[in-house]
Amino acid sequence: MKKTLTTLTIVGLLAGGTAFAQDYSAQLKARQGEMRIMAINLGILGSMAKGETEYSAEAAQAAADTLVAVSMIGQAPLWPAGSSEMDIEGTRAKAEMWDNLPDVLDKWAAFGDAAKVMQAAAGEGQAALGPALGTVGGTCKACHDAHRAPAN
Ligand code: ASC
Repeated sequence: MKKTLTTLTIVGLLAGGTAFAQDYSAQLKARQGEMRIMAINLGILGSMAKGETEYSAEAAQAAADTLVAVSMIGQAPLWPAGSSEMDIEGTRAKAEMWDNLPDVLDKWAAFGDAAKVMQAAAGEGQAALGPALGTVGGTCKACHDAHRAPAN
């Protein structure tokens, strides 16, 4: 029993230190997957807004509904402390994000609000897409500008 406790203590100390990066590959895949889903659906809406794809109320609605659905995914489990660009490979999430979580959550909520505006506009015709899309894109950009490190 004593040996087990000692071992657990040592393992705990090691895990709490900075020497060993945790495996956050599942969280990274989930973060990047949700962003990819957003980008794909923004692309569908953007293409219709520009007239490159024929407007379809049904397809536009499905894309906008998907943005709203993504906005409802609980974010906390996907962004554990220790999963910034300073901690692990394969992410551009700045370390300062974790010192500014209220701001991050505000920006995520602003995306959710904009996605609902997009959802209301999607079925209202091709001309309604652009302005709503601009609002959504602005919320993406606000969080990226503040909390995403530049690409190399
Ligand atoms: C996208 C995408 C983003 C946002 C951003 C909006 O389609 O991949 O990161 O929109 O460019 O400004």
